[in-house]
Amino acid sequence: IQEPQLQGQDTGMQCEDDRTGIGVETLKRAFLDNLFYVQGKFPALATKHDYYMALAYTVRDRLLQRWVNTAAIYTQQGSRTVAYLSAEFLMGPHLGNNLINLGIYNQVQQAMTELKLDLKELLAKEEEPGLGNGGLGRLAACYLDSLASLEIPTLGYGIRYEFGIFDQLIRNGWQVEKTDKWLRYGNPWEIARPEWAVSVKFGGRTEAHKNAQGRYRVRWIPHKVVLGIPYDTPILGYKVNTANTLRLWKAEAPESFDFEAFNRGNYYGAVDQKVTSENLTKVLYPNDETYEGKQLRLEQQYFFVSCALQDMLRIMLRQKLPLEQFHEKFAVQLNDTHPAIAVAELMRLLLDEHDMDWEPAWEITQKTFGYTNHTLLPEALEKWSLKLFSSLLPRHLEIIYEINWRFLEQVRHKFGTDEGRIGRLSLIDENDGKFVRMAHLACVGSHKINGVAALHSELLQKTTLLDFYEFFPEKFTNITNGVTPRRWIVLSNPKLTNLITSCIGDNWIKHLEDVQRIETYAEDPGFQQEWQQIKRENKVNVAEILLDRTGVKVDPDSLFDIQVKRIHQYKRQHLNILHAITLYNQIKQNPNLDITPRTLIFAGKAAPGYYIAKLIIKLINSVAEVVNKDPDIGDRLKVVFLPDYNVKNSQPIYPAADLSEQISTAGKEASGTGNMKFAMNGALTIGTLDGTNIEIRNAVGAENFFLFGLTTEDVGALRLTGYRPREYYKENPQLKQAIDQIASGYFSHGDRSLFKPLVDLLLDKDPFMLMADYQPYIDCQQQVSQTYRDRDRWLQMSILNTARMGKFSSDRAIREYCQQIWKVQPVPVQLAAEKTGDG
Ligand code: GPQ
Repeated sequence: IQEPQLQGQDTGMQCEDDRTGIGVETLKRAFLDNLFYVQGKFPALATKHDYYMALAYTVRDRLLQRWVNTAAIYTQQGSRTVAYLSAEFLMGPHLGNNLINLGIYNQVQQAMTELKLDLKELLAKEEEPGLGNGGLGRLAACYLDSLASLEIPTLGYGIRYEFGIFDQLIRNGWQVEKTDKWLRYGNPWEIARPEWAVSVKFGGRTEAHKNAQGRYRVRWIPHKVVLGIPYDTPILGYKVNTANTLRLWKAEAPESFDFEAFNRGNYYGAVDQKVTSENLTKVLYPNDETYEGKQLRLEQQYFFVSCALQDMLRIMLRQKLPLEQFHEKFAVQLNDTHPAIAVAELMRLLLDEHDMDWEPAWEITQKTFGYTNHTLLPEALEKWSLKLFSSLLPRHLEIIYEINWRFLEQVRHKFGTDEGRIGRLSLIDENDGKFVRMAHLACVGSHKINGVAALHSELLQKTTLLDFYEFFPEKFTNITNGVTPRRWIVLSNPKLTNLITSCIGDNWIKHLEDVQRIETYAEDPGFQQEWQQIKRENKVNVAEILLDRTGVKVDPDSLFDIQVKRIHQYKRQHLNILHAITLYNQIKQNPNLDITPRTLIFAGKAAPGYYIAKLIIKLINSVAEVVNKDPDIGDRLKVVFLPDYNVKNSQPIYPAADLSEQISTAGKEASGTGNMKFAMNGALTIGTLDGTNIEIRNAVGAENFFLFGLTTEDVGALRLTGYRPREYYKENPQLKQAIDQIASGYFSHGDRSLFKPLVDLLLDKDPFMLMADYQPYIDCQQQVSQTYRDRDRWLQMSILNTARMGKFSSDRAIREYCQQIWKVQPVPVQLAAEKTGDG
């Protein structure tokens, strides 16, 4: 591969190449060159956005050198490759992350300063690609970072939504959704590859025919065909030359213009097909953990899965690999059931388009796929009505029936004719109406099935997937989630990064277990002092953001108590608000009360159709309005809702937290990943025994974690014995007062109807058991307040939290996937100049 001179120092003798050099002078020259030749501007006319684009292209040039070399090596070596299939990739802004991973953050900062520009301002100009809802999409992004950093050949496959997750505005305390036009000003991080477009069929019917050997085969005659165009984004690893690819597919009409219709004089009809085809990848469905049986969503899922598998087949053909080796070339991971139709699609491609027989095709398919489950919530389990499924994917339904028939035969062979069990295992749900169960398809079609935290995997095996566990226990495993320390510590918290690195060197960034070495400083007064200083500066930063975005002034010396995540009943933001109201009432009853001052910070989006979640946002803002303007309260309590939570807005938040709220009903949060981001940045956790909280508590030590609430077992037992939420309310005066205030209009200008649905739900059903957990939560918060007053103790706990979070790096999680599931090895990439040692 031809590549320009390798970077080095600027010397008078030798000039660095403008596209690859990383000396400050070279960067400045390249930046001004891009401003001129890419943006077509000179400095006097350039906007901040022009400068951002010029810098993005400067960084992109440096990525491309690594990307092209990586592709060349993978092609040469025919490397075994991970294909990560996900309907969501919540990447966050690329520029800052690429600067970190290239190792040129400081040089670029200096170059910008010398050009009288502020790097921070330019970073703020980037529109983030919000191509995900929350934890699931962000996990995919962390995993791509770790895969590249560990030098694992990887393709991420997904959808290039024209509109990502909506932007959230708060109007009069309510969430208002605004279209996310992230592509409006162009995307410098992607390259379209129209030469690798594929066709995807929909609808129609099937017919039988005979192949050359006289064997029966099936042909699918579709009703419509859509083109998939790949858009590639380079994913650079941390301080390695590996740059993998995120390949997102955009739908287009096969002929962007229907000339027949045009010639008939039907201009609008001619454009119509283009419009309907492009609708397919227009917008991300904004529901988190609730499926909606919408046709367009199934079309999206099938579209990107078919594009991805056809792309893999193309790669195999180009590398002259026989299709019998598909599972040796690719390890395909299904990120939840959104891509589970891949099981049937790979079968279809092998059988119908490549003339393979059923048995070998099925063996290849099962060896290819792994399935990660991300939730136990029944409302999130995808099932598609047979009516919809057969009208859209008639051939896939035939294949699924065949898979099911053969599978249930095996079940009968193992367990005899146990019709109950067979009904529970069937890929077709016939309970009321008929549906295809996507989790069942994923289980049967994969060789490994994993949950995302120890508790979650255990519950999967004991409840949701019990019958599958009994049938093939060897398929089941756990891989506890992790997050990337590059974005979530180095980029988000540069001050803490410098402090840690100054003590133990920078090896911890690649090997987070190493951060344990700061434990020796946990009681060192000098170190504690610096630790506290950094936390304070990070809090001042967030205080400025809050003032700017909400107009609320908060005290950086108060305890920053933060809950940021999607708004969901099971995550219990309303339990947190009940605590806020309780504190408020305590101060009102005793105006001289000497309490630990707190700032309660909330952020998160609610699904647009999730009424109760939206009402919870309104409640937070309504309580905030009353609390924040009450002169009796002063600086002792503030409640703030930061609008438009996304990756970009979250980055300053984690480093500024004293307390991380992880208060889901036990058994409901599969893992959680925000919990990890907070603890890594030195926040202490108040949490239930749910998801990864359990493992975080084990790692940091029970004495450094604020635990409260029902266990999963308690929840189950209480439900069985008959849960009566109203009893807790009647018997607890503090709780009663708080609920009565909400009901009586105390926080809603006297409007008693506003929060009635929420109050009724809590008192009558309380599906997430807030009433039962209220008092233990309040008591635990009291412990938090007490501990915060002991500055040295708190600092020591904070340092130990960061020090003991090594396990929760996504690098550890990805190593486990590589060893247990994917059986892939690193493929190091050298730049040509490094190999020859010249240049
Ligand atoms: N998760 Cl099924 C989502 O963010 N969206 C979803 O649709 C489903 C799961 C989350 C889950 O709630 C968290 O507990 C996990 O930490 C996260 O996936 C990643 O595994």
